[in-house]
Amino acid sequence: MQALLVVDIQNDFCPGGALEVPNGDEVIPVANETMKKFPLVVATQDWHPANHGSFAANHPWRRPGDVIRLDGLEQILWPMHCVQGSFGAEFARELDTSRFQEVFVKGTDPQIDSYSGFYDNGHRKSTGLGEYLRERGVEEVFILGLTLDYCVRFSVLDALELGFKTHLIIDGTRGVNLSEGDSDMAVAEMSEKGAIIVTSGEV
Ligand code: VGL
Ligand code: ZN
Repeated sequence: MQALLVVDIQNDFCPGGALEVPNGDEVIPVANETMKKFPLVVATQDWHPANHGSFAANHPWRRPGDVIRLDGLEQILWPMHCVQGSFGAEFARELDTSRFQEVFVKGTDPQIDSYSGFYDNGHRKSTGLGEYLRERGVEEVFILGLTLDYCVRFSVLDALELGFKTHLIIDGTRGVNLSEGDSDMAVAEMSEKGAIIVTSGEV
């Protein structure tokens, strides 16, 4: 059984959003077409409370891009984004969310961030996604969405660690690239760890 995982295609990661990814909206038509090819489609949604510890605004004198320690873990500070119930947290309007069989929210605990759709950044708690896929007999996952160098990357790495045969759909993702080359490095790392890099046309 194969499943498609659609990661964080939300307004705040699209152009004009609080944590906009260059050309992030270009993944939407790729996601919509690719979803039609899968019997099981699940999505993740970045879903932070307004007091989340990953927001620079919640730390006096800090700016986005600064790195702090948050409950024992290194944390990059971001602009406030994907606040629960806000427009920025909604899925992009053009995204065909009617294909989602289940949505897994993440980043809900103010004290820890969650890039991966499977676990928080400390691997302390599961979102339930891994268990959900296992229960349905999924052995192979295909992953696309935003952002390539954070949430897609960590979701791919966790999927591999959980033993899923894992594919990254490369044209269905875009990176933030806080530092130049982050996306290329992320793809190299995923590939090294066993991810299969494919294009949506090959799926
Ligand atoms: C993401 C940074 C902060 C992502 C989420 O979806 O890649 N990146 N929160
Ligand atoms: Zn976030």
